[in-house]
Amino acid sequence: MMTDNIFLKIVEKKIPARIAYEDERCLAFHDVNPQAPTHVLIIPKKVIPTHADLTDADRDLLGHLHLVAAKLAEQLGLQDGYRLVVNCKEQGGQTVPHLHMHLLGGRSLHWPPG
Ligand code: DGP
Repeated sequence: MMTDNIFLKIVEKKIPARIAYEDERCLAFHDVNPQAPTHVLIIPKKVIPTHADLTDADRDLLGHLHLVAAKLAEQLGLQDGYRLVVNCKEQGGQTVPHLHMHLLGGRSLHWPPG
């Protein structure tokens, strides 16, 4: 399992990020290349390379990530709506091999995503 990636370095505070939320299990920080007025990444501190690597042991963690996303969306003023995205592997558009949930909002988002 890959245990060295840029998001892990953000978790370990070895490289800086604009942190929006942190607790013992997860970290949320603003995306360096925002695709919407609000674009936050919510990640587990535990290394899970892709969505496809999730196991039964991650059930509670996944629920936690979603609840953090909902709380952050409210705090960041996304009362009119938002989108959560998890890109998985190459064809899914994943570029960083550490599971992350994109929280996007602050404008009308198009569908289909392309
Ligand atoms: P994905 O394509 O789903 O793997 O999304 C990776 C996102 O991570 C992409 O939107 C850009 C963002 N990103 C990559 N490197 C950094 C970084 O060093 N800092 C921050 N804040 N965001 C990063």
